[in-house]
Amino acid sequence: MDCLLRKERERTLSGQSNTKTFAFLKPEALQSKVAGEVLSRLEKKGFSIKQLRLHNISRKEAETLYTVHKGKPFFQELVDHVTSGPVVLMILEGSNAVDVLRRVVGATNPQTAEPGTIRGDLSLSITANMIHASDSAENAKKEASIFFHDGI
Ligand code: FUP
Repeated sequence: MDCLLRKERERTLSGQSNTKTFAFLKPEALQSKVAGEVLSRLEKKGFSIKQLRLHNISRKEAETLYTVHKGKPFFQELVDHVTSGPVVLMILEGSNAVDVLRRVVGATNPQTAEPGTIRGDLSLSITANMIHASDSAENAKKEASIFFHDGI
């Protein structure tokens, strides 16, 4: 009951009801042993981890995920990178989850991402920029459904 009341109070204070979003930690997170740190940052921010799974992304999945970038000069390198080792797939829940997560993640290029953001603090490479986070509720649904049978 206390927990329900606290959740309701948080909801009222934030003016937002809980929503879900999709994200994954790119292979460098596990390789450089910062996966725990990133997950910890997400939890400390207030996100609840609803699904979490290690996965080796196939080329087909990567091409579907990044289909809007097909034909761009960085596409092959991006697909090669996200298929180069295990990633950590997740569905997160929180107030205004899509937008808040994007702010916590930071700008696409870690060299210009603000300090304090995940990319701003933990990466220098635009290809290996540590984490993917869906950029809209619609894309979160689409992207989650590539990896999670039940979707979001
Ligand atoms: P983001 O939503 O911030 O992950 O950025 P985008 O959807 O624009 O790009 C998807 C991924 O493509 C990024 F994570 C990194 C990669 N990318 C490059 O490698 N070079 C570019 O110029 C732009 C994006």
